[in-house]
Amino acid sequence: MTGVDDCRLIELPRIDRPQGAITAVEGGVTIPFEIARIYYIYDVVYQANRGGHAHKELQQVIVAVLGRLVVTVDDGAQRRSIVLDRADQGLYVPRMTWRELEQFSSGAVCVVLASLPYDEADYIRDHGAFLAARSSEASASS
Ligand code: T46
Repeated sequence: MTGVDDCRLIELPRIDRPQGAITAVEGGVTIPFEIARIYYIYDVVYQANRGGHAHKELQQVIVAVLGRLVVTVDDGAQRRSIVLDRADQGLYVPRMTWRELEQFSSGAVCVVLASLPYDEADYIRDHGAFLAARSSEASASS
């Protein structure tokens, strides 16, 4: 089963022109899965946190296209915090990883590329239930 060590920063192509920069990504090429959904988080209230859940199957790449935020990932055994502050870098978050998004800078915009359509049944929103699910998957695979 994947853990926080599988959360990695992906360098996204950045094409600079005299007028400014552009970044394009493709599912299954730059992004390690086919992209089924894109959503963005913005107008985040001062000191508000987002996330605080895991996904049973969903994989995602999180990009701070504007501003800065901190993503903390947790696999039940280890936690890691990663600063996102570049539009040409994305954080890959595999399935069954708890994530918290915090310390958003004012005006930050975060784009998320997701491997599946929205499905509330895919969320684990209770940390204790997340730990139990991880442990039951680990026992089933050993
Ligand atoms: C994640 C982090 C990074 C939808 O109706 N469709 C969607 O595609 C999404 C993402 C959300 N929603 C609804 C569900 C809730 O009623 O929007 C509301 C807020 O969602 P949530 O509380 O899950 O928002 P965040 O920012 O805590 O989490 C989101 C994603 O849900 C989650 O997958 O990893 O961003």
